[in-house]
Amino acid sequence: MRTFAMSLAATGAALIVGVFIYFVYAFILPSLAEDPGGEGAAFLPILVGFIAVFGVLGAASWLWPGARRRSWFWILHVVAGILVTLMFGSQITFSLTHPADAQGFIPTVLALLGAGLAIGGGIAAFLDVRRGRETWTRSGRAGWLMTALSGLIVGAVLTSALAGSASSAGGGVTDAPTTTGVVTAENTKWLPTSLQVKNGEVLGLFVINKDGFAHTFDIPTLNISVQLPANSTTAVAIKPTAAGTLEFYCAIPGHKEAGMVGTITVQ
Ligand SMILES: [Cu+2]
Repeated sequence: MRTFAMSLAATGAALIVGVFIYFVYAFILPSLAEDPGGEGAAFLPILVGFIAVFGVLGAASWLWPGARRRSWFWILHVVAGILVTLMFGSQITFSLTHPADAQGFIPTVLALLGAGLAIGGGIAAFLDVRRGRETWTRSGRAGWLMTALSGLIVGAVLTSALAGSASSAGGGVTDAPTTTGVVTAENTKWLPTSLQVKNGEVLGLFVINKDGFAHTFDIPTLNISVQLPANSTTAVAIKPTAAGTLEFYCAIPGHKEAGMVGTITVQ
């Protein structure tokens, strides 16, 4: 018979397949269309690999009667769940600390839930087969825990959707710009990567995101951290406090390394 834990592990696999297919269509394919050799090319095989692994595991959990008698099969869920969490650790940390970026936050929460179900459900299902009885039951503690967890996830997703409509930290500058500039994010690179401004001036910078996915514009020394939605223009007021160099970059993991870092020289 199929135990509650087996259903949870299968649901976890299905969630990961769903979220990763969304990632491929929403982020990877658009970035490949713009830059075939870019970051998307590296991520595509990893995502497709996980879609295949969890697709097979999920389908076998539901359709293969032999799975219910084989304890090793459920350990595969645990291993795949741990691998997927490790692989996307930095992205997960970024998304969870940026709930206002609903485009990344909601799928990440769902994928994390899927990995948790694959690991937890996999362990419980392994014990089910070994012991010949249910470790977790729908009406028992595990059932209540799943209900509470579902409530928590729904709450987090709603919070993220609401936070998405709020603005991000713009450094608190209220002075009118005395000079203007433009910087463009395209193919996960800034153009140009160097800007100049005179000390005492207020730079009104138009930050254009030409990519089909979100970026951020960050200058930590001035407390500026602005979300840049896909295909958008955002105005940022920059008021340097001293002559020198200011570093600006995108805070999404991997983007700074891909070239999303530049300097503003303050004379
Ligand atoms: Cu970026």
